[in-house]
Amino acid sequence: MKKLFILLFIVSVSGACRKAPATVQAETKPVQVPAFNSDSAYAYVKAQVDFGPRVPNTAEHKKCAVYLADKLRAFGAAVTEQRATLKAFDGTKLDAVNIIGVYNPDAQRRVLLFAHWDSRPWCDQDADPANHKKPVLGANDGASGVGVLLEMARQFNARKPDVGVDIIFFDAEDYGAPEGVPGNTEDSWCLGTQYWCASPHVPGYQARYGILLDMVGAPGATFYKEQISMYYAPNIVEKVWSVAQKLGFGNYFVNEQGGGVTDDHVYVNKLLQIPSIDIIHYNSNSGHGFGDYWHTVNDNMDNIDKNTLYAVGTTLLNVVYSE
Ligand code: AHN
Ligand code: ZN
Repeated sequence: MKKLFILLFIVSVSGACRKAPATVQAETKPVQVPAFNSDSAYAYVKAQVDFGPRVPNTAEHKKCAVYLADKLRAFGAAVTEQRATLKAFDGTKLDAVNIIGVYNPDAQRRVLLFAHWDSRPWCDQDADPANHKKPVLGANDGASGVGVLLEMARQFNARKPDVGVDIIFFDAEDYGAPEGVPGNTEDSWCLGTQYWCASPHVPGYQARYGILLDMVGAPGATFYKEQISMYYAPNIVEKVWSVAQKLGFGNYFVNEQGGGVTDDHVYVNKLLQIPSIDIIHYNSNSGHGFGDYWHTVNDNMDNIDKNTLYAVGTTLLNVVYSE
């Protein structure tokens, strides 16, 4: 009996000892976060824009897909190019490819990071109607999010995060029907994401949460807490915004609720139930809620600022390496 007593005492004391430092460690754990290089992110944005508009069914689009998959492979990701023929609102068959890069494939805890890589076929928000049939260059609308994720991938390769990370560049996000055109429905957007949600690269794919980057490179961009993100994933919004505040990026990550946007994260939330947020440049002063450059001929490299890329990339590296 006495022996058992001593044994129980030792077990309970050692349990207590194990617990106490673990809590302290969790609070003070010095997280080593690699530095986000905004020159490098900028170069990845420019490389995409240098192909020209990346509109599905064009040679520029095909060339850029090869570039993106090669880049992810060079940065040590296991890459899947998920090809699909997707039907646009007007019946056009789009030769689409979602480009997926995986880090730590066996990790149970996973984080999903995504952006669309295609650009819009029409500058239908341009002030000059003569530009409405021209394709968008999409420096910010498309290339910026992908550029930030490529620089993050380069850092993941240099030092593996503890969690599994899946980076997805979705295709055919921006082929949505223009206003006033038949087929103008929410589901005419985000076709690549809708396809992937129905057939993920891993059957039964799950992640703790997802983060979408959309238009994350404009000078002085403001990211408000987007409504649909707040509905499905309020704790992820708070996590990301609070990390950004702590790092001194409160001018970009504004601590206020913004509008709701139909974007790739909506489908990941609704169809796969992965709590997902959208970091998107929101501007309540414009009629449509986005930046003035949105779906115009002005979405070129002048619309990209390294400081904005830095704020977003640094925040997200801190989020991922703290998991
Ligand atoms: C709609 O206009 C319905 N969604 C905007 C999503 C988007 C377009 N993001 C970039 N381009
Ligand atoms: Zn767009």
